[in-house]
Amino acid sequence: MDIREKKVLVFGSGLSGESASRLLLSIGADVVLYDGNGKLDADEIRNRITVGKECRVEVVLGGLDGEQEDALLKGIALTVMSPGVPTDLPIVEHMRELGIPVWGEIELAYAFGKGDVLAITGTNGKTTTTTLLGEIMKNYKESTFVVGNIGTPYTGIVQETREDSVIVAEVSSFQLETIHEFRPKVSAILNITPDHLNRHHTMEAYIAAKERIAENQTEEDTCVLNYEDDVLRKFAENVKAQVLYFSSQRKLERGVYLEDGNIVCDLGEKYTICSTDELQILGTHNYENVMAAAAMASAYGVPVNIIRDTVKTFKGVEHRIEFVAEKNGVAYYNDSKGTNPDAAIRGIRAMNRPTVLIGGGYDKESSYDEWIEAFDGKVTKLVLLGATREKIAETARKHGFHDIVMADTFEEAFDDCVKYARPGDAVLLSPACASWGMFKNYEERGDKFKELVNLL
Ligand code: UMA
Repeated sequence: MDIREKKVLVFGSGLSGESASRLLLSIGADVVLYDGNGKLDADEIRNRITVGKECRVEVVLGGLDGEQEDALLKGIALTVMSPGVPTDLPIVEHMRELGIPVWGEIELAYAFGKGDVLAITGTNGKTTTTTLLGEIMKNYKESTFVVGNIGTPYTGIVQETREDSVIVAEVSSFQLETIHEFRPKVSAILNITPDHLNRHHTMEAYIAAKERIAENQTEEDTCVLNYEDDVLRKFAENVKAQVLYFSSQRKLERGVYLEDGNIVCDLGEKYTICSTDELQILGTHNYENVMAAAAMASAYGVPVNIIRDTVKTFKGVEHRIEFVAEKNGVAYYNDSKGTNPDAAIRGIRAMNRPTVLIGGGYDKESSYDEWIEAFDGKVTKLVLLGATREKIAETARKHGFHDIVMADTFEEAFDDCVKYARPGDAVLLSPACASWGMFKNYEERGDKFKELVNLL
């Protein structure tokens, strides 16, 4: 689509909207940026979008009546949606009635970018897999970009892309709702479990949005799927691309799987990528993330030695079961992102040694029973702090767990861990609670933990 001198409406003025506006301006489009939040400051938005020259963006803010909506949509040749804006809003329906194409920010980037796209979606594990695949590709190709839901809008790097570039993109179901020609060379769906049902309304609609990642792929492309996910195995029957499975539960005829503690890749020729003991990220869910990234890289033709070297040195995503260091025989893990019991259950499940665990923090009125049950004999000491410490201690005792230490400050909790951990143990910060009240956010809490470890 030639959009020079055409009027393009960008919906949403967050990261995606501002980045899309910059790209559109540089291509020569006239941009109208609309955001439903009337409290935003139009001048500030314009200043952020303009880099060094006069800004040709018209900014419209707040709720609109019928007449204002008609005026906004008049003469619009294309709308670019931010992922967080629902696609079933009446104003979006109105655009469709008027025949205005409705693209997502991802579609805009794809239409104007160059290079091959390797795209990952799934309910859990997207960010870890995207980060790891990004590292593998950076070690293979100089011109690699890691973009999308991970936090860097795809439109922001379009003008730096070349024919030989590789774009590793984390794509959410929100972003996939508004693609049209977006066609990854290699796609992956890691798993699908209920999420974002307030936006998609039904599980079917959520699944359908995720599955669009492979919609435009042909037999020249590859779609990597989790063999252990029933929804995905069924979906594979209708995929036009070559399907490549990964599995943490069984040996596959062709694909990437776990065998005797080794991650094995068999695409006709069988070779071992590494043993899970050589990885620095823990837990079956993480082995699955590694297998998905390895399958995608192999399908793209990356030599096994590059995949092997990268997965072995990959430390995971910051604050998610992140290996910090080994001190005096004790392995320290930062899972500050374990801000609710569900996430913290993944944290403790991932430990393969006796563990001294730091828990507690801000009270979100969660129930801690399942988390305590997930300790499974692994927790040797539970060090508690924050507003929830009494409530967690009470739950723990109810479940017969009594090795509890109370701390008044984060530093004190950390010192207790150092005191109780024996060589061969792990110390895990996975609090099952938000950090508020003691820290600005989970990042600050995780950074503090890492600082204390590194001071040992
Ligand atoms: N807005 C409206 N009308 C609406 C809804 C929102 O005008 O009905 C406006 C808001 O007032 C706001 C703007 O839209 O000013 C926000 O747009 P956005 O929510 O799309 O946010 P961005 O800053 O553009 O961030 C988006 C992704 N956000 C969402 O999908 C909600 C980011 O993913 C992504 O990192 C970023 O683009 C860059 O690609 C975040 C996320 O939470 C991390 N994703 C979800 C998840 O991972 O579970 C899907």
